[in-house]
Amino acid sequence: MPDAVTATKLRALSGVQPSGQLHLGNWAGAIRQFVELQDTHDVYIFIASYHAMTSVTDPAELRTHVRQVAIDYLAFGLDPAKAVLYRQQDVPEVTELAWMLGCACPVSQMQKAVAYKDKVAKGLSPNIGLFTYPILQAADILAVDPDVVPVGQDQKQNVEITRDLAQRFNHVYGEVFKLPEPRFRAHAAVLPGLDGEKMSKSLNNGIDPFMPEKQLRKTVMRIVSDSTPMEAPKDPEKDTTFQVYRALLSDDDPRTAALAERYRAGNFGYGHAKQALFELILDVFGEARSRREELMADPGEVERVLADGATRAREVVSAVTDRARAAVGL
Ligand code: AQP
Repeated sequence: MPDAVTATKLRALSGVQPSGQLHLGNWAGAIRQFVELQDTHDVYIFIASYHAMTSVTDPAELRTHVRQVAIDYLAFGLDPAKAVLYRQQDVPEVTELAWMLGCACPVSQMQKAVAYKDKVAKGLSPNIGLFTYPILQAADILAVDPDVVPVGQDQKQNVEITRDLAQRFNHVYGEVFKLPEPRFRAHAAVLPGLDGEKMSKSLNNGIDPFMPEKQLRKTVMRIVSDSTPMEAPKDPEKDTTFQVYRALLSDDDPRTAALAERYRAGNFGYGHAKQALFELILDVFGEARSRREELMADPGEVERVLADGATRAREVVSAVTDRARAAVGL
């Protein structure tokens, strides 16, 4: 049961798919918020393993990614004493809720979902899991009665779908689900990757801040830039390296303005900017990198954290599921 202090806190829920190695976009858009919120909110963070099944079909690969996301959450600073961390598959009531919500969801709403439309536009034939994943995501969220859902800007539509499904369900069955608000970091745009497209695990255009130093530097140097000569002044806003650099700092950090000034002054090449970004990554994630090494060496501890998280999450989710079952007549 929550104690008096916990009960007065707002609740936050979010998760990341274990569909590949996490990158700076996942951190800047989502994980950074998780870590900030754990001091002020009642935080539930899960590993979206069922969602990853829509793209990862190799069992060993999925297992590895699930474990790695858990380790990386902890390395980035999530504290299991403050936040509840769990694997989606350890709380099966969520999939039951997804079924109930699916019965309240018009097919046309899923046809409008961006991830599905993108895959179709690329000529791929998406599976039903991908087609209906916003429903499972709605269940993930509504299952813990959160007030806020900290996510990157690209998830805006999915949180809107969640709110819409909750409203449709409540309209038919009474007030079962609480309507959460999305939470975006101020000024945090969708972070571009090495090729200038949205940084994505599946596009192989991400920067993993845990890479060995040499590989990390090589990766940062691969960021695509234009052909403006070294001597010429440059517009930082048009450059991916600058956008990534800025996303790693707080809004008022003077290092961002100082770097922008160097771009505008000229005699500053993209290679210099990339070197500055490489050094910044090592600086910002130095502690996380060492913590990750320790966690990699202690799989038992990670497993204990996840088992405890599953028990704590299940208590909350079971209560919501019972409420939904009673409302629908089961
Ligand atoms: N480039 C990004 N900029 C800002 N935020 C981002 N997020 C992802 N990419 C960026 C945020 O990270 C959280 C977890 O995302 P996810 O794993 O559930 O799905 P995603 O948005 O589809 O992430 P990826 O990396 O692009 O994965 P794949 O390639 O597997 O689809 C979300 O809060 C998201 O906003």
